[in-house]
Amino acid sequence: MQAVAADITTLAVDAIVNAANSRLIRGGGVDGAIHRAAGPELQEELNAIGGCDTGQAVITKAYRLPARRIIHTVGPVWQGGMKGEAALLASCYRTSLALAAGHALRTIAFPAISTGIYGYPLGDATEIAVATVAEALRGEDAIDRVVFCCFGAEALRHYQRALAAMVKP
Ligand code: AR6
Repeated sequence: MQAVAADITTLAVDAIVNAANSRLIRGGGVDGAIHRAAGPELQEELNAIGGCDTGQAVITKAYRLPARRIIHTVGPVWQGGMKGEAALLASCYRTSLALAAGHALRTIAFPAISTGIYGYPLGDATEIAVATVAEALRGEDAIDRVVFCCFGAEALRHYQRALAAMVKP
């Protein structure tokens, strides 16, 4: 696992993850950036899929992106923390990794799912992301590398702190 500061649309990994909505309709944030960079064929493929439940994920081609595939996952909208948001967010990471492994995609980059428009507090979301991915990678040979793609210095600081805490005894 590593944290990098980057625009996820520039990463030449096997799969990038999109923070989508349950209707799989192009929105703002990282979703808008991915659609802009991938091209209009992406929305056509998503229309054929039709939708995705919160905490689940679907996979598409990546069209004009340098990545090979896009995994679209739907994070929870933050509602104060008592509506199962943490479990749903963890499910996004687990489901996306399982989908990547099932498609022989060995390197995967995640944005900080739910922490933009959906309002999930960045510190809590980062800890869930790192802990869930670490747990899922334990005993998993199908994934070589997970990149936490940070949009801005604040996100990078949070991820670096969470990753450093992982390696301490
Ligand atoms: N590369 C990497 N990370 C990015 C990029 C980028 N190009 N752009 C933004 N981020 P958000 P959400 C970060 O709002 O909260 C859409 O309308 C951003 O700083 O993209 O899950 C969808 O259609 C933040 O840390 O996703 C849904 O309706 C993180 O990506 C809704 O927003 C996630 O922010 C999903 O909201």
